[in-house]
Amino acid sequence: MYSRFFVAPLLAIACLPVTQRVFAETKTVTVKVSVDSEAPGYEGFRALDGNPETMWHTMFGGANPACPHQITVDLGSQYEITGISYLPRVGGGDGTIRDYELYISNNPKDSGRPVDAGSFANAKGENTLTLKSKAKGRYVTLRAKSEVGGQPFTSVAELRIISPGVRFLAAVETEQPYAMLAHDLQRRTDIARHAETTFHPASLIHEDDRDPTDVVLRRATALLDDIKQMPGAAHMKELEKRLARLKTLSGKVESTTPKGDTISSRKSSSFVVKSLFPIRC
Ligand SMILES: [Ca+2]
Repeated sequence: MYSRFFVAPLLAIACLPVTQRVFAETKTVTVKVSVDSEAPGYEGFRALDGNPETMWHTMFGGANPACPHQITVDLGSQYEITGISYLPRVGGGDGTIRDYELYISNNPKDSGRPVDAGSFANAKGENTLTLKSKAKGRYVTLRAKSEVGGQPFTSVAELRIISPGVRFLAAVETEQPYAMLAHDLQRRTDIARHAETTFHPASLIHEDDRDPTDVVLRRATALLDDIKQMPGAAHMKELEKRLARLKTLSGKVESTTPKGDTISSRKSSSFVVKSLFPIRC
């Protein structure tokens, strides 16, 4: 198998929502999200990206910081808030919150006293909380005090902050995966210590990889070649067609990108990946 480097963040990027539905009568406000712990590919902003199939998840597989964990949403200015809705990860499981506290404040360093606290009853579906009295504030913090299975994790597929006529969505963070790419490009001697498969041509990160889509396409090509060598793998024509179409579209995106403007190409081509190769995270 190929290098595990970047696979989670790349798949996460590929799984970004293609569109974010906006209702005509609802104003969409872009917010900033901060969390106390996050695993690569499961960053805090994914709890407010409007996509129930992506999630925020605290670190796991080594560093497993214990509860409580918290997610804070900076709404940018004060809003009247009537409640929240917590949607656990698809099917429930690791990180699903049991006991919680909810804070609404105007001080990013002091949340004050909780405006609500209790236990979420639905471990596999939406939990909607309506506050006994409306609260007004800029910062909304959900603190996870415990997990349904007693584990140290916290996960949130979607956190909806309920305010009349407003929908809050997080700014999609594209910089972090690219920072990881840049970091690894600068520490190739460290990479050299890893498995030999790291140096398979399809696994390498090249200097001209302007977009993770380049890496995804190269690895997808190699993977398809491997699968074709396996006994009984005779129906690859449809996948080959998809891959060829994907490469064509990716090339078109890059060719129309102004020099120096890599962010737009990254997002656009990632959306192309999602649209043609729907990968479930
Ligand atoms: Ca999500």
